[in-house]
Amino acid sequence: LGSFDWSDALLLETQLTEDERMLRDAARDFAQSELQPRITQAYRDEAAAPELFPLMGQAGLLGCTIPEEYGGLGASYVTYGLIAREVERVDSGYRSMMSVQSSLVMYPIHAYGSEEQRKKYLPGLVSGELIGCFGLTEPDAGSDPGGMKTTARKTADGYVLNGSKMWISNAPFADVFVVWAKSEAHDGKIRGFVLEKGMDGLSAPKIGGKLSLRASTTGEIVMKDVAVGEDALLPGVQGLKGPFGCLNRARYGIAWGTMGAAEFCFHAARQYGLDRKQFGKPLAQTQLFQKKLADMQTEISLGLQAALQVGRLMDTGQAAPEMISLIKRNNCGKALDIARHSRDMHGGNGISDEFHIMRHMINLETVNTYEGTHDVHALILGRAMTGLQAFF
Ligand code: TGC
Ligand code: FAD
Repeated sequence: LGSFDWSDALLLETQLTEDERMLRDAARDFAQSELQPRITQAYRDEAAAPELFPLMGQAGLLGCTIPEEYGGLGASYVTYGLIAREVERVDSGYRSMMSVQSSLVMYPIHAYGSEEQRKKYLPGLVSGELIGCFGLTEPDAGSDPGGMKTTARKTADGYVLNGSKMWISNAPFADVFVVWAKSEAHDGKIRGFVLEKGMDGLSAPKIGGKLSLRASTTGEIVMKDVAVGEDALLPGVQGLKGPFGCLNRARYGIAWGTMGAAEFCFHAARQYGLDRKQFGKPLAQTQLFQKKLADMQTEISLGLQAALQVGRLMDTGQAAPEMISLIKRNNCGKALDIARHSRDMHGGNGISDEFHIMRHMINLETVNTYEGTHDVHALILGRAMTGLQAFF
């Protein structure tokens, strides 16, 4: 029999290729040297950090699955997941900035865009010189994006967009806006459009007062008679499967990312329990403490294995959206539980930002909600199991 590594209980490391380990190590070095030192102050200040995009780009974190001809690395989805895990080990907001850019902006331009659109936008998005955002959610259409009110009206040489989007990551400083609207010229079907900062009638005010994900900037997108040419339309897709195709990638990355945040909270709780003595012995020598650590270790090990399996299936074109719902839902929920327990195990120190646990915990409240809430993913799985939809 082999030996047991408490920090890699099921030997995930042995299941990765050399390339995957190399790119993961580079992402970890970047996250620990560039992101970790900034996060406490950035979170306190709710500071916008557009300057991080070129740094992430240089480090190869943006659009790693995009083919090399457009500036990407042509890497696997497993690699993409490993990068998300390293970034979210530091903060879910930083992972959010990265996954919106990669899965929600570059993916649709690559998968649904024209060759001109790919050449125009992808290299700048990969390098981080351009920042992207993804507008699907509206004030009255969150879990039910099919209820969106944003419209695109056909004109002689293009479209005019009207409507507003809510809770849009990166929007206040974005250069490129992938926006979904009901197009009158296409029987009211949902179509994707690429808008650019500075267009007449387009604005993106910041949403203030967020108590979660404060290191990631969130805004609205307001479109008042925004006129675009035919070349702004993403020609390759229509209907909700357009935005959902992007969400599949981002949700998959979140399943890995949340495990990074959970690992941080688990490792910190273990170390705190070894260092801190009460009643004459380390907290880690109590049964309750060890039970909580065992639960954390178990859920993280299983969650990582599940994410890896879905990643391998994505890389061979066999992953179904329901598999992604299963891991997004499970890993977010388990990470949130782990963060809450770790917060408790740190006692009073657990509420201090110096220990980073409570920040992870409140971030994970958002991650459990966006990209399909915990309960919406249960309904997606429920429909797949029973053939009965229970959304409405
Ligand atoms: P439904 O009838 O189920 O489907 C409509 C059409 O879409 C297709 N489809 C999918 N295609 C690809 N992948 C998927 N996962 C798909 N799910 C559905 C489906 O086949 C159908 O195609 P067609 O050709 O027959 O028309 O649609 P519905 O309206 O009943 O949807 C129900 C539900 C709950 C599944 C869906 O609306 C949902 O997932 N709601 C959650 C919304 C959501 O996730 N929003 C995310 C916004 S973006 C965001 O949060 C970014 S945060 C990023 C960050 O900062 O990291
Ligand atoms: P609602 O849909 O109103 O849901 C409220 C509650 O009702 C939830 O508990 C939900 O599970 C429950 N519920 C809803 N429908 C049902 C049902 N049929 N049965 C049972 N329960 C139900 N969106 C983007 O498009 N782009 C972004 O970049 C983006 N970034 C975000 C960043 C942040 C910080 C946040 C907070 C959100 C972001 N979102 C973004 C929006 C996010 O995807 C939505 O908040 C999410 O999809 C939920 O929609 P909602 O907030 O309208 O909640």
